[in-house]
Amino acid sequence: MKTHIKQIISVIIILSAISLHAQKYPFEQAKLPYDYSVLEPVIDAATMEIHYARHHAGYVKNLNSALKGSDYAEWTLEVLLLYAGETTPAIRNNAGGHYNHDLFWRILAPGHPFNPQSALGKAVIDGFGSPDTLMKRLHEAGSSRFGSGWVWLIVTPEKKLSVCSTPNQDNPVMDVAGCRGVPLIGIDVWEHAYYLKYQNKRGDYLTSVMGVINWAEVDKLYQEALGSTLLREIERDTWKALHEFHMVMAETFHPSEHGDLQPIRNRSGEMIEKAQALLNQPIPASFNTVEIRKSITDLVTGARELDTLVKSHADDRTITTRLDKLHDVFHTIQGQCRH
Ligand code: MN3
Repeated sequence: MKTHIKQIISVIIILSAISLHAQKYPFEQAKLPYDYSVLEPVIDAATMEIHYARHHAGYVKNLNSALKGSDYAEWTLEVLLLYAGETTPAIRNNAGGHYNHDLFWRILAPGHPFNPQSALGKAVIDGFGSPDTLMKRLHEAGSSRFGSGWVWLIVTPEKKLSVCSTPNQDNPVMDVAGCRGVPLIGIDVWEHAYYLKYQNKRGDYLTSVMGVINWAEVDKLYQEALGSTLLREIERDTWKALHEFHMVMAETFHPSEHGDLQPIRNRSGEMIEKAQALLNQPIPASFNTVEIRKSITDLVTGARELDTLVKSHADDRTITTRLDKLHDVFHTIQGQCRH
C-alpha cells in the first residue's frame, strides 16, 4: 500500500474511533432488534431468519476471514468502506454486506410512520415535495437496479437528500460508488431478501417493505449524519480538484523520496494546472475557511516556483527541497480538512 494512503488512513482511524462505526476486526453481528416474525406479513419469518442468520452472518464471517492477518485488520468499518477501492474484492463485498444489513435491520419496524414534523420529515417535503414522491423514487430505483443491489436514501455532502442505487453489496459510503453520501435508508433488492414470499415480483416487495420503515430511526440517523465525521470525509473525498492534485503530488513526491526526480521533472507543469484548478473551483462548504484558501494560494505559488526550477534544470537537491515544502503545504490542507 502506498505511503500517502497509509498516512491519510491513520488520521481517519483516529477520527473514526470516536464515531458510531468504530467497530474493527473481529467484527460481530449485532443482535436483531426484534423477532423474526415481527415484520409479518410484509417479510415472513423464514425469510428473516435465513437473511439474518445465514446471509448477513456469512458476510461477517467472510469479512473476518478476509481481514485476518491483513494490512486492513486495524481499519474501522467506515474506513474499510471509504477506501473500499484500495482494499480487496472480498473486503469490499463483505464489509458492504455487513454495513448494509446492519442498517437494513435498523430502519425496519412496524408502527413508526412518517412524521412530517420531524427534521427528516421536513427535509423530505423540502427535497421531494411529499413522502409519496420519495417512495416512488425509491421504488423506481429499486425496480430498475439490474441484478442484485441496494436502493438508498442518502444525505449528500451538500446536506441534501437523494435517492440512488448501487450494485452488489456496494454502498454510497464507498469511494467506488456512483453516488456518495451517508445512507439513511437502505433497502436490500437481492432476491434472497424477498424470493420466498414474492418470487420474482420485486416491485410488490418494494411497495410492501416501504410500509414498515421505522421513520423515527431514519430521523435519528439523519440528525446524526448531518454533523458526522463520515459525511465530512465523504465531502473531502468528493472534492474533485483536491483529489486530482493529490494524485499528481503522490505520484511525484513519493518517487522523489527514493531519489527519483524524473516524475516531478516531467509533471511540474501539470502540478501548476492542478493547483490552479483548486484555486478556481468552488471549495466544499465545510472546507471553505481562511486557512485553507491561504494554503491553496501557497500551493499555486509553490508549484510555479518548482516549475521554474525544473525548467532551469536545477539540481536534484534544490528540487527535492522545494517539492518537500510543497508537500508540507498540501498536507496542511489535508490536515486542516480533518479537524
Ligand atoms: Mn441481503
